[in-house]
Amino acid sequence: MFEWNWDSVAAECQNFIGPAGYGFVQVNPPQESISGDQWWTDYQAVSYQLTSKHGNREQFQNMVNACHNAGVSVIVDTIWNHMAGLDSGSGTAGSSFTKYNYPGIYQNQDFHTCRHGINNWNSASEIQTCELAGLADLATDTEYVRSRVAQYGNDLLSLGVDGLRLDAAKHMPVADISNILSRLNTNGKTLYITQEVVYGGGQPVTPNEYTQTGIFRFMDALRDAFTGKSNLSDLKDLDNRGWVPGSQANVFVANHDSERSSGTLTSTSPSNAYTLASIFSLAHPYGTPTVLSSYSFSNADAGPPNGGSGNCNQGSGFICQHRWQEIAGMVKFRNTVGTAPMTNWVAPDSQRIAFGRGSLGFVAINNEDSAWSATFKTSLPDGTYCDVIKGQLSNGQCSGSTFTVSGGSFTATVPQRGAIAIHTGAKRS
Ligand code: LM2
Ligand code: CA
Repeated sequence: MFEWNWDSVAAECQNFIGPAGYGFVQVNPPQESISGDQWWTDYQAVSYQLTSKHGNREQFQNMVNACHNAGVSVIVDTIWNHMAGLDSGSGTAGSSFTKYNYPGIYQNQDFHTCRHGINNWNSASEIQTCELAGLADLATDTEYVRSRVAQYGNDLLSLGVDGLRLDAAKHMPVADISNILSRLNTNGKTLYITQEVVYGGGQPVTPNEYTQTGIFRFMDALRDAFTGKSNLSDLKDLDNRGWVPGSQANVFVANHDSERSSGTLTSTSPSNAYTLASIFSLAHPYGTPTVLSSYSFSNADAGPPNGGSGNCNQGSGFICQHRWQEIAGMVKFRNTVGTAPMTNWVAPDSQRIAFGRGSLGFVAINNEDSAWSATFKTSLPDGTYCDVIKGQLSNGQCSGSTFTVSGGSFTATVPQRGAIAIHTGAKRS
């Protein structure tokens, strides 16, 4: 929920995110940061006080509780690699700082001695000890920094947080991250950890070194397939590409950085590409998908509309991808199919694919400009199913179209640049 403030995330957990079946909600960095209207001020940490543009500590706690009550766990974006890069300023909780001196927390000796940007991306030590975007690079190899970062992590856990996104994980050695993680008091809870390790071809720091990693190459592969640069039909098996194993991969069609850099899919990509890619990411067994929910902007630096008070009203400026029927419908599909293997794969054309997930679900994606009519083989039980791309099952009725499975097959017309999906959780009769 990119840049939604704590009160609005709390409300959305109860109004939609929980009922829709999402397992987690991921929120922006909650710690004190530099002030300013740009969204990226969040990534310039000033202290670990939970007073940010998104709300205060009490509002944060209230959000965690509200989401938990709605059955949704909370993942928090955390910044362990660096502190603010501005020469000096004051933060969202009123703390004054100068670069390399954040009073009461870190001083000069707590930062790596490389005091310049990363120039040589072929050097692991530059990537991990020099300054990403000019941000003061914490000496995560030292006892004090590790214990202080862990103290922050433990504060979040004490408020009930269930998972962490480790911002700029690539810029911290695996040993430093594992040391800090080992200091967290999880009280027996398995934390959801997703580490940001942007893939750079040929670079010495690779996603495969890290466990539980965000897969940026998935984003590129989907962009290429859905813009016709490569074959959609080549995306059958994603476990054989040398990527992180699916069980440790966090996949996404876009994130808050990619939607601001040219060359990846965005919610306004032509030919329904973003929606189709999202459907694919939720249907395919590889990885654990994240759905980005973001806002429209004309200036890439611009912060959220309405001061971050997120809502899905018409004209709010929030895009609310998480509420799109095609995406929310596929969340329930994924919850229903679980880890069932891919079955009955067919690809009669390089831009048309269909597959089942065991005997629990079936999806067909048509990335062509003409409709695709076919009879699909499936192991779904006989019955009439709602097309969850078009509508849902409520009070025994499908709000969209239906398909009838009989004797191991069903006939459907998949719309041009469209998809259909059925599963046993939305079986009408
Ligand atoms: C991330 N992952 O590793 C975040 O996903 C990404 O959004 C963050 O960059 C980055 N790491 C650092 O946490 C964003 C934004 C940058 C912005 C930084 C810090 O994309 O543009 O950099 O946050 O606010 C800005 C200025 C940049 C300046 C820097 C330091 O754009 O020009 O560099 O602050 O003052 C001198
Ligand atoms: Ca570093």
